[in-house]
Amino acid sequence: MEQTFIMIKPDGVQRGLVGEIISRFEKKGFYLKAMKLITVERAFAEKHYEDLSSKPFFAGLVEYIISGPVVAMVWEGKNVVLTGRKIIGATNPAESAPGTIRGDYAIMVGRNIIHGSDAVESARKEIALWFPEGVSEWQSSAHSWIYE
Ligand code: RTP
Repeated sequence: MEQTFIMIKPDGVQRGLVGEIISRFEKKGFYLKAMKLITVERAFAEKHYEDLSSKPFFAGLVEYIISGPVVAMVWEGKNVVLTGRKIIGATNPAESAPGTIRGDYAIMVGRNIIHGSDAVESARKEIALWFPEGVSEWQSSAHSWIYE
Protein backbone atom coordinates (compact mmCIF):
# COMPACT_ATOMS: atom_id res chain seq x y z
CA MET A 1 0.00 0.00 0.00
CA GLU A 2 1.04 3.63 -0.54
CA GLN A 3 3.35 5.26 1.99
CA THR A 4 4.33 8.87 2.68
CA PHE A 5 7.03 10.61 4.65
CA ILE A 6 5.79 13.09 7.26
CA MET A 7 8.09 15.26 9.37
CA ILE A 8 7.01 17.41 12.30
CA LYS A 9 9.41 20.34 12.03
CA PRO A 10 11.25 21.87 15.05
CA ASP A 11 8.49 24.43 15.69
CA GLY A 12 5.86 21.68 15.85
CA VAL A 13 7.96 19.75 18.37
CA GLN A 14 8.79 22.86 20.47
CA ARG A 15 5.14 23.90 20.55
CA GLY A 16 3.94 20.51 21.80
CA LEU A 17 1.96 19.60 18.68
CA VAL A 18 3.39 16.10 18.17
CA GLY A 19 0.47 14.27 19.78
CA GLU A 20 -2.14 16.40 18.02
CA ILE A 21 -0.56 15.80 14.61
CA ILE A 22 -0.14 12.05 15.11
CA SER A 23 -3.74 11.90 16.32
CA ARG A 24 -5.07 13.44 13.10
CA PHE A 25 -3.33 10.86 10.92
CA GLU A 26 -4.31 8.01 13.22
CA LYS A 27 -7.96 9.01 13.46
CA LYS A 28 -8.21 9.26 9.66
CA GLY A 29 -7.31 5.57 9.47
CA PHE A 30 -3.71 5.73 8.29
CA TYR A 31 -1.15 3.32 9.76
CA LEU A 32 2.04 4.51 11.45
CA LYS A 33 4.89 2.43 10.02
CA ALA A 34 7.98 4.22 11.41
CA MET A 35 8.75 7.10 13.76
CA LYS A 36 11.79 8.72 15.39
CA LEU A 37 12.77 11.96 17.15
CA ILE A 38 15.97 13.16 15.53
CA THR A 39 18.06 16.33 15.25
CA VAL A 40 19.55 16.31 11.76
CA GLU A 41 22.84 17.78 10.62
CA ARG A 42 23.15 20.53 8.05
CA ALA A 43 24.28 18.23 5.22
CA PHE A 44 21.32 15.93 5.84
CA ALA A 45 18.81 18.83 5.80
CA GLU A 46 20.41 20.12 2.57
CA LYS A 47 20.04 16.65 1.04
CA HIS A 48 16.36 16.41 2.07
CA TYR A 49 15.61 19.83 0.51
CA GLU A 50 18.09 19.55 -2.41
CA ASP A 51 15.36 20.31 -4.99
CA LEU A 52 14.96 23.75 -3.37
CA SER A 53 18.69 24.59 -3.25
CA SER A 54 18.34 27.45 -5.77
CA LYS A 55 15.50 29.15 -3.85
CA PRO A 56 16.21 32.37 -1.94
CA PHE A 57 14.73 30.86 1.24
CA PHE A 58 16.91 27.71 1.11
CA ALA A 59 19.53 28.82 3.69
CA GLY A 60 16.85 29.94 6.15
CA LEU A 61 14.91 26.72 5.58
CA VAL A 62 17.97 24.60 6.39
CA GLU A 63 18.69 26.67 9.55
CA TYR A 64 15.08 26.15 10.62
CA ILE A 65 15.12 22.38 10.10
CA ILE A 66 18.40 21.87 12.00
CA SER A 67 17.39 24.22 14.86
CA GLY A 68 15.95 21.43 17.04
CA PRO A 69 14.62 17.90 17.00
CA VAL A 70 12.08 16.84 14.37
CA VAL A 71 9.73 13.85 14.40
CA ALA A 72 10.20 11.77 11.25
CA MET A 73 7.41 9.35 10.38
CA VAL A 74 6.16 7.00 7.69
CA TRP A 75 2.39 6.70 7.30
CA GLU A 76 0.62 4.15 5.12
CA GLY A 77 -2.80 3.97 3.46
CA LYS A 78 -4.73 4.38 0.22
CA ASN A 79 -3.86 7.76 -1.36
CA VAL A 80 -1.92 8.72 1.77
CA VAL A 81 0.43 11.07 -0.13
CA LEU A 82 -2.33 13.31 -1.51
CA THR A 83 -4.64 12.97 1.49
CA GLY A 84 -1.72 13.66 3.82
CA ARG A 85 -1.05 16.93 1.97
CA LYS A 86 -4.73 17.83 2.40
CA ILE A 87 -4.58 17.12 6.13
CA ILE A 88 -1.45 19.32 6.31
CA GLY A 89 -2.87 22.21 4.27
CA ALA A 90 -1.35 24.74 1.85
CA THR A 91 2.37 25.56 2.20
CA ASN A 92 1.70 29.15 3.27
CA PRO A 93 -0.45 29.11 6.43
CA ALA A 94 -2.03 32.38 5.29
CA GLU A 95 -3.70 30.26 2.60
CA SER A 96 -4.20 27.00 4.51
CA ALA A 97 -7.85 26.20 5.20
CA PRO A 98 -9.11 26.05 8.77
CA GLY A 99 -9.27 22.41 9.80
CA THR A 100 -5.87 21.66 8.26
CA ILE A 101 -2.81 21.40 10.49
CA ARG A 102 -1.16 24.53 9.09
CA GLY A 103 -4.51 26.34 8.90
CA ASP A 104 -5.16 25.67 12.58
CA TYR A 105 -1.69 26.07 14.09
CA ALA A 106 0.62 28.19 11.91
CA ILE A 107 0.96 31.78 10.69
CA MET A 108 4.26 32.02 8.76
CA VAL A 109 5.45 30.00 5.75
CA GLY A 110 8.89 29.72 7.38
CA ARG A 111 7.32 28.22 10.55
CA ASN A 112 4.74 25.91 9.03
CA ILE A 113 5.09 23.01 11.49
CA ILE A 114 5.09 19.99 9.21
CA HIS A 115 6.36 18.49 5.97
CA GLY A 116 4.64 15.88 3.82
CA SER A 117 5.93 14.25 0.62
CA ASP A 118 4.41 15.81 -2.50
CA ALA A 119 4.31 12.67 -4.69
CA VAL A 120 4.64 8.90 -4.44
CA GLU A 121 8.11 9.02 -6.00
CA SER A 122 9.40 11.72 -3.64
CA ALA A 123 7.89 9.77 -0.72
CA ARG A 124 9.90 6.72 -1.76
CA LYS A 125 13.12 8.78 -1.90
CA GLU A 126 12.45 10.55 1.41
CA ILE A 127 11.59 7.31 3.25
CA ALA A 128 14.84 5.75 1.98
CA LEU A 129 16.80 8.84 3.13
CA TRP A 130 15.24 9.09 6.61
CA PHE A 131 14.74 5.38 7.32
CA PRO A 132 17.63 3.48 5.70
CA GLU A 133 16.99 0.80 8.37
CA GLY A 134 13.55 0.16 6.84
CA VAL A 135 10.05 0.45 8.27
CA SER A 136 7.78 -1.84 10.26
CA GLU A 137 5.79 -4.61 8.59
CA TRP A 138 3.02 -4.64 11.22
CA GLN A 139 -0.59 -4.97 10.04
CA SER A 140 -3.49 -3.24 11.78
CA SER A 141 -6.23 -5.49 13.14
CA ALA A 142 -8.68 -2.68 12.30
CA HIS A 143 -7.96 -3.01 8.57
CA SER A 144 -11.35 -4.45 7.51
CA TRP A 145 -13.10 -1.70 9.53
CA ILE A 146 -11.34 0.98 7.47
CA TYR A 147 -11.27 -0.64 3.98
CA GLU A 148 -14.22 -2.38 2.32
P1 RTP B 1 7.20 20.79 2.67
O1 RTP B 1 8.16 20.30 1.60
O2 RTP B 1 7.88 21.31 3.90
O3 RTP B 1 6.09 19.83 2.94
O4 RTP B 1 6.49 22.06 2.07
P2 RTP B 1 5.79 22.22 0.69
O5 RTP B 1 6.02 21.06 -0.22
O6 RTP B 1 4.38 22.57 1.02
O7 RTP B 1 6.56 23.50 0.15
P3 RTP B 1 7.93 23.62 -0.64
O8 RTP B 1 7.71 24.57 -1.76
O9 RTP B 1 8.54 22.28 -0.95
O10 RTP B 1 8.81 24.37 0.43
C1 RTP B 1 9.43 23.64 1.46
C2 RTP B 1 9.40 24.47 2.71
O11 RTP B 1 10.19 25.64 2.54
C3 RTP B 1 9.65 26.69 3.30
N1 RTP B 1 9.34 27.81 2.43
N2 RTP B 1 9.62 29.04 2.74
N3 RTP B 1 9.94 31.84 2.67
C4 RTP B 1 9.32 31.24 1.68
O12 RTP B 1 8.85 31.85 0.75
C5 RTP B 1 9.19 29.80 1.73
N4 RTP B 1 8.63 29.04 0.81
C6 RTP B 1 8.73 27.77 1.27
C7 RTP B 1 8.42 26.17 3.99
O13 RTP B 1 8.76 25.72 5.31
C8 RTP B 1 8.02 24.99 3.12
O14 RTP B 1 7.25 24.06 3.83
